[in-house]
Amino acid sequence: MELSLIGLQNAGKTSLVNVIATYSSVSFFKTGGYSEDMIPTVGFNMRKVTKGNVTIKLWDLGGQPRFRSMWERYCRAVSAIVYVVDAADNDNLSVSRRELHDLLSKSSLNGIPVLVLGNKIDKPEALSKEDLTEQMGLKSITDREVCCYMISCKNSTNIDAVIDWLVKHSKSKN
Ligand SMILES: Nc1nc2c(ncn2[C@@H]2O[C@H](COP(=O)(O)OP(=O)(O)OP(=O)(O)O)[C@@H](O)[C@H]2O)c(=O)[nH]1
Ligand SMILES: [Mg+2]
Repeated sequence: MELSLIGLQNAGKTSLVNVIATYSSVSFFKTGGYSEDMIPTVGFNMRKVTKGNVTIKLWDLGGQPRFRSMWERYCRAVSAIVYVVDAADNDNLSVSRRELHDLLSKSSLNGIPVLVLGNKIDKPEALSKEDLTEQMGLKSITDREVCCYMISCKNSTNIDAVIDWLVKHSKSKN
């Protein structure tokens, strides 16, 4: 399956790819993958990750304003769009909301399921799921499947739920 990872710069998209790639449900192996020391993605990166018998091709897009115009192109052929939000960055939530709704308004992306991830819930100022759902206007998206999880790449919180969702959506497509 193919997936695109979208979201503003600094949201944690590349961190999520690293964590998914190294994630193991056996807690002993849950180290590695996450780093504080990240370089902003320039353009995009492609990573292949295998979970069980599913291989996922992940397009990890740069979130800086100059890269946002290419998001749509990388979302056209995917089974699902993963939209990452920094749930602790209140200042940029309205921009994140606008970019998400802009992207989903493109007719080329009609019906593609969206997984919205509120990241960085390890930070005390992070929003609750209810507040994030509200502030991102997720209830107004009615033309496709939308799911929302709150995660922390840093602490590997809810990464198993994310992987389950991805694997489930790869099967329904094939
Ligand atoms: N506290 C905390 N910090 C995180 C978490 N996930 C990512 N970060 C930090 O957020 C910063 C940005 O992470 P990236 O993964 O590079 O963000 P990105 O969305 O790929 O950014 P672009 O490539 O510029 O679009 C890094 O310093 C990460 O260490 C998290 O769950 N908790
Ligand atoms: Mg990145």
